[in-house]
Amino acid sequence: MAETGRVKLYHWEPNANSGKPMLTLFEKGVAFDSHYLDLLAFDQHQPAYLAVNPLGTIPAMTHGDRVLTESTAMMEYVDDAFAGPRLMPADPVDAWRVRWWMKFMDQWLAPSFSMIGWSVFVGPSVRQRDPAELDAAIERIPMPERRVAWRKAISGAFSEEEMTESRRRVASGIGLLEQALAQREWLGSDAYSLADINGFNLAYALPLSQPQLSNDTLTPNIMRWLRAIYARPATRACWALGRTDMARRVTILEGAAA
Ligand SMILES: N[C@@H](CCC(=O)N[C@@H](CS)C(=O)NCC(=O)O)C(=O)O
Repeated sequence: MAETGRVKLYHWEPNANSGKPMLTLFEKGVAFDSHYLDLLAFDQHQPAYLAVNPLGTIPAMTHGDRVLTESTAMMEYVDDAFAGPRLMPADPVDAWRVRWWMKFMDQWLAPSFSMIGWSVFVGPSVRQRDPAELDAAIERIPMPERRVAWRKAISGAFSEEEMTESRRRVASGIGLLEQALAQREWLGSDAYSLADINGFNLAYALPLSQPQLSNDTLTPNIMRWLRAIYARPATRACWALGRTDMARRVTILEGAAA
């Protein structure tokens, strides 16, 4: 495919959905204009951004006249549209495994990480603000389900049942990751791929957020994998775009294996 026009990426911190296309662009060596949106300031619901992505979610990307959304599909686009190292294996079985992991993470594991994150971080970060201002900010959110998520996070209304299920999925996901990484160096194949980029964005802070489940003793392969990804120049460059303590959590990976 022809490489047309300049890339502009609208993103928050290098983390979760935002970090996926960010890190892919760095791995491919694609120069891009970074447009940072502060999720906690509701920048993603301002008219200027809604003109790019009417759903009001982050990330989004423009490449020339094209507008691209959905973080995993954006990673695949970047891999296909630009020169640079291939991040999807040519072998069909390896490519299937990469897509299997991405589907598993996006559909099953990431929503649970996200619910925990919104409950322990996003909600507490904004709930002390003026209630009338918060209410107005939530009313401006285009997607009804995102309005519900914000209201639940702010009022601490995720049910015990929901949180228990999320914690169960995180523990089970960690087990599956450890098992897979005991069998091969990278998640999807013998080469670094989009599955690793996706997984790192989900799991880089595990030794901080889930120290009882993920550490050098219990999950040595996850720890090896996270440190190997953190050591890559693209990862360092990507995380340097972080502006808050959220991105600085990655430095937990600087310690050598115990
Ligand atoms: N499936 C979408 C999800 C995008 C999404 O929901 N992003 C979150 C941040 S990780 C967001 O924009 N939340 C802001 C909001 O709901 O106001 C993707 O993978 O890009």
